[in-house]
Amino acid sequence: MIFNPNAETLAKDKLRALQTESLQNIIQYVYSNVEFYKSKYDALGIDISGIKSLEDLQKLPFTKKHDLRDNYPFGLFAVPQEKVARLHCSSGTTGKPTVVGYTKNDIELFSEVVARSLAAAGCKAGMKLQNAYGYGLFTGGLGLHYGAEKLGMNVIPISGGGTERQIMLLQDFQPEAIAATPSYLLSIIEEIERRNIDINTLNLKYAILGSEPWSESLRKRIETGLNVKATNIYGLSEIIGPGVAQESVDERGTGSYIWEDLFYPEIVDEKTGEPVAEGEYGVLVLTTLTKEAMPIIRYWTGDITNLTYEHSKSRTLVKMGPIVGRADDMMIIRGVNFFHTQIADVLEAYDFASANYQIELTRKSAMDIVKVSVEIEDAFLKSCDISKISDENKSSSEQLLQVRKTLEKKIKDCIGLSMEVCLCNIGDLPRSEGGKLNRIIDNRNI
Ligand code: DLL
Repeated sequence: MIFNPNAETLAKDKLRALQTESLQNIIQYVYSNVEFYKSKYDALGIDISGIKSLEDLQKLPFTKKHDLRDNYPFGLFAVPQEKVARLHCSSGTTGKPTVVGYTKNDIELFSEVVARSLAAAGCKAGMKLQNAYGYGLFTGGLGLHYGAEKLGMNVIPISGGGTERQIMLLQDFQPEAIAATPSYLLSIIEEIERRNIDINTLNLKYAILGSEPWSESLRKRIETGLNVKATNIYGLSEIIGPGVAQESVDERGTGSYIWEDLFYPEIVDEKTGEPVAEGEYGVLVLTTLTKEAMPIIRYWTGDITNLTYEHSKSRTLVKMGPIVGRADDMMIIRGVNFFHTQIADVLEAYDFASANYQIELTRKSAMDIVKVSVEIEDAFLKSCDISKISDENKSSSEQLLQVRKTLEKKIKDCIGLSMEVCLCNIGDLPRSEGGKLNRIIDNRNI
């Protein structure tokens, strides 16, 4: 379903005209209301009256995470404190968090984009949503909550964690939809399976998953494990929270629509900052076109993805590919650029491999060593007459040796790096306890 057909199916020329007008307004607005932008543009000799078209945006500098930190907590706000209706923080940072603020209109905007996202995910008014994103400073919980209410859903605000309780409510309240990080939903599925609960006794149809990178094989695992259609939701606190982009339930696997009438996207080269050709990968840069409390111009998200303009079916808006990594968590191992999601891509081709993996980096005499731990499906072990992988059968079982060799060769061929593959049982690797899952352990002490 399309929540806001006016915006989501706007003719391309009208969309560009709307974006251009909003852009001119927002640049004027930040220049007049945020000292940070005024002094930055003045220092660079930028005359903002020269920003007339969407292409002119490239004349402006990027805003980066450190700009938010340097202006902690409220330095980038464009409105006085009494106009701020809510504060949130960005997750996963060490030290001081990144603070973002919303006026009442911004909260309305936040609800609108999440309502659009939930509708695209298959949700409808009257359905129940079990909201397993964390409530609090993190934008996931309250963001999904308000958007679901705007769509007319009945929200179950359970927040993240408490897997037993999650399962009890799935059984007792019979929600049609669940929102969670994909790694946490996998934890819930595994617990459901451990307890032999028949998924036909549940009423779930849709899962809205995001806040961390995930793969097609994890999608397959979740869709079959829960009998749902699982779609991607993308967003970040600096821009608004969840609901910057969303996959349509009928176009799964083909990218997520960016609500570009409100958030203008660019893809730039990570090193030069110059725009890349359509379809090429680079850093996603976003400009909020209408936000009031903390508008942000050319925000360097650090997320690596690509944009395609011409393949959209149901909507006229641009589609964003999956996030393949973050510019700042790209690892450079023995000179080769490497994102952990490339491991997910390799594993996807093999039925014996689950979607769960972990990467450990160590350093031996100035040389980086990468160990990839992969959980092997029980069904495969059964077919080899192995009940569990043990230290002993790792080196004695011909099938396990073959699996390890196959993966090591494929990784070398696809990524260009030799890595040691370590096979383990389903359940051996850490699970999400409600939030984002960290798949990389860096023991290099650098
Ligand atoms: O994670 C907002 C969110 C909540 C999105 C719930 C979706 C669902 P932050 O904590 O500020 O905000 O983290 C933002 O998370 O820059 C990406 O690196 C990553 N991220 C978010 N969604 C996705 C996704 C929320 N669908 C950072 N795929 C972003 C991959 C994602 N990475």
